[in-house]
Amino acid sequence: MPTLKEKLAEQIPALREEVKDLVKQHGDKEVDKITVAQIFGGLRGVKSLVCDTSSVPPERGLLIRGIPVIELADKLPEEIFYLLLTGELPDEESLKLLMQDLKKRRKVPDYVWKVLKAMPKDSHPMCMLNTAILVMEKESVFKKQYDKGLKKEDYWIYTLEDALNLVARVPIIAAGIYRMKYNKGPRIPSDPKLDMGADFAKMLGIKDPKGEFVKLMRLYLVLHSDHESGNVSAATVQTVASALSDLYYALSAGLNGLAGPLHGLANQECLKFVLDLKKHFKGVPTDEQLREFAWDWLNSGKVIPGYGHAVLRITDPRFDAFLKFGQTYCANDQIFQIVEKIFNVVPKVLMEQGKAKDPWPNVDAGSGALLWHYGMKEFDYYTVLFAVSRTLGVTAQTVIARAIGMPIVRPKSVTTQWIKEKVSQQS
Ligand code: CMX
Repeated sequence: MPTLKEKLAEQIPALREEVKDLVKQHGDKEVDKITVAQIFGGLRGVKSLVCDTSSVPPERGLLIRGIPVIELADKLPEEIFYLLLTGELPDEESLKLLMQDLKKRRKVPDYVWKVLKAMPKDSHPMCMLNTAILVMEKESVFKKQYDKGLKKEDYWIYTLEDALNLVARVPIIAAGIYRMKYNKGPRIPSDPKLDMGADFAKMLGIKDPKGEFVKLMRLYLVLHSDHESGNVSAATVQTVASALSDLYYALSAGLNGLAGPLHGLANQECLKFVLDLKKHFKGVPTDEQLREFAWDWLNSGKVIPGYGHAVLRITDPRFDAFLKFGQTYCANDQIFQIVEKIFNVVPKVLMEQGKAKDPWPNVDAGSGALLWHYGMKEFDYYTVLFAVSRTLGVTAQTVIARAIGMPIVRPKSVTTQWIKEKVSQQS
C-alpha cells in the first residue's frame, strides 16, 4: 500500500504533463475578461486562479475534489487532507499510514511556548497562533533543502514535509494557546492513540462526557478545511508561497488574512450578535422583534455577521451541516434557537434591504453557538479553530501548486488614469 507521498509521486508526473500540454496547446485562448467594476471591486468573480483541491459553484457550495462537503461531514480530518491532496478518499490502510505519519510529527519545539508566553496577555489568539507558526520557520524542511540546492521537480516533496509537520503541529499549538490565554491550567499533551479531531478536543480540555464535543471538533475541522483559492487566506498563502517562501511564512501570512472580520473573524462576531440579541430580549426574540433589531443594526451601518458571501448564492451547505448537528445535539439551547430564528428572519430582511447579493447564512453563522453550548465561551478564540482546519486546505493547495510548477504570482497593476484613458478610447 503506497504512502501519501508515494501516491502523490505516482500522480504528479501526469498532472504536470496535463498542465504543460494545456498551456502549450491552448495558452492563448481567452477564458475570462475583466471589467472596470471588477478591478475596483476586489476582483470579484474574475477567473484567474487555479485550484484543484476544491471548488465553490455559487449555487452548490463547497465541493472537495468534486464531492459535496455535506457528503463528507462524517469523515475524519485526516481523510479530508488525503482527499484534498490526491483527489481520492484513502482506503483503510492508506488512512492508517497517514495517521501514523502525522502522529510521529506531533512535536512542538519548546521555544514556541516561550515566545507565546512572552507575548502581551491581551494579544489576540490569532496573533498568537500566527506568531507561533512564523517563529517555527527555521524548522522548514523545504528551506533547508532549497538552500542545499533543489531541482524544481522536487519542490513538492519537501513542501509536503512542511505541510505534514504543520498539519500535525498546528492543533497542538492552537490547543496550547487556548489553555494559556484563558488560564485553563497546564497544557494537555497530545494523545498518540487519538485521531486529529479527538486529540484536539482532548488537548483543549473541554468537558465532554457524551463525546459530542469530539464529534463537533471533527466536523469543524472537516467543514472549514478548504474553500477554493480565491478567498483572502488561501490567495495570500498561494501568493507568498509563489515567491518560494516556505509554508511557515506562507501559512502565517494567509492566516493573518483569516483574522479579518470580513473573513474568518466573522464567527466571533456572529456569536456576539447572537448574545447581544439574547441579552436585549432576555431570551429568544419573536420574529417581529428580531426583524426590527436586524433593521436597526443595518441602519446603523453594520453588516449582519455570518450572512452573505462573495461567491455563494445559497445557504452555505457548511451552515446546513452545523444546523443539523445543533438540531441533533442542542435543540433546547436558547443560543442555538436564536441561530435558527435568525436563519428564518434575516435573509428576508437582507432581501428587502436589497444590498447583499447573497442574503443567506455562511459557514460562520452557526458554529459559535455550538461551541458556546459545549462551554467554549471565549469567542475571540473561534477563528483559531477555523485556522486549524484551513491549514489542511491551504497547505494541500501549496503542495499541488509546487508540484505543477506554478511560477511567482505577478499580476499587472495600472493607474486610475490608465483606466480612464482606456475606457475613453472605447467610448
Ligand atoms: N449584512 C449587511 N450588508 C451586507 C451583508 C450583510 N451580511 N453582506 C453584504 N452586505 C452589503 C455589503 O456590505 C455591500 O454594501 P455596500 O455596497 O454598501 O458596500 C453590499 O451588500 C454588496 O456586497 P456583496 O457583493 O453582496 O458582498 P461582498 O462580496 O462584497 O462581501 C462578505 C462578502 C462576506 C464580506 C459580506 O457578505 C459580509 O460582510 N458579510 C458579513 C461578514 C461575514 O459573515 N463574513 C464571513 C464570510 C465567510 C468567510 O470568511 O469565508
